[in-house]
Amino acid sequence: MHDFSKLQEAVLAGNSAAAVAAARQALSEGADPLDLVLHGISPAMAEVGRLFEAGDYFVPELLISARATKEVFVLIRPLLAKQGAQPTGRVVLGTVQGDLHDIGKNLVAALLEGGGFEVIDLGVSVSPEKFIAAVADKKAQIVGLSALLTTTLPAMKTTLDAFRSAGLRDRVKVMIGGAPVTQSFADTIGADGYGENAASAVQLARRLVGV
Ligand code: B12
Repeated sequence: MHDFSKLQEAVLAGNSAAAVAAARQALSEGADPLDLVLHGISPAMAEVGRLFEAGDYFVPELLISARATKEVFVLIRPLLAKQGAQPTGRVVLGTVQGDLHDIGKNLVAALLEGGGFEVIDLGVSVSPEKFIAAVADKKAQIVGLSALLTTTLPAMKTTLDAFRSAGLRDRVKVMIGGAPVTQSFADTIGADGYGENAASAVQLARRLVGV
């Protein structure tokens, strides 16, 4: 396994240029782009979240770390996409209405692309109508909903209900995730699956499309 400590330090420091340089170096030394996400960026962002909760990091630190992560994704997304040989399926992904958290969702998007899925990322605070329009327009097999706030969990149910009302519920599998989400919540609202992290999101998506 490659040593991603330089990349992790750069993400923790919120140093975009150093993070991109460390990622480039790791790739030139033969590191796998997927490992770079799973064992470099992911643990670094988890640590940023922990430091924030512990009161050691504040919002500005958080945001510059997230920005450094985004810059690295610009570099590795095309590489991840190339790794997934045949398109496995199409996923419409977004953070539900009222919720602006996107770090976890972006990790999920990157790994899904690495797993061969085409991802239509609708961004943050996505209304049920926007989810429905994208699924209908792109003929996606899966819709992925992310929520990080207990106050936006109900928006997952609202979105699912809107799919039912639009007569689209049977045509799309719904997977949900985010820190406050649990399997039992997924069962309660009638989602097709819950993924605890980005890696399990890919396994779940594969299962949902029957791979
Ligand atoms: C970063 C962050 C922010 C950033 C967001 C920046 C960004 N661009 O995302 C900023 C500063 C903007 C922010 C704002 C707020 N935040 Co905030 N934030 C966090 C923090 C520290 C980290 C979240 C994170 O990125 N984690 C790292 C990622 C990698 O993990 P993740 O998101 O859980 O994603 C993984 C899995 O959940 C899963 N997953 C995620 N989505 C999906 C989707 C699918 C389909 C699947 C299968 C899997 C999956 O895979 C991901 C990768 O492994 C958390 C605390 C924490 N430690 O979780 C608080 C936290 C979520 N925030 C919180 C709060 C309260 C807020 C604010 C209301 C604060 C305020 N008073 O203004 C606002 C809300 C703004 C809004 N309307 O959304 C609370 C929520 C409490 C609650 N119970 O609801 C938390 C828990 C902090 C706390 N302990 O109080 N926040």
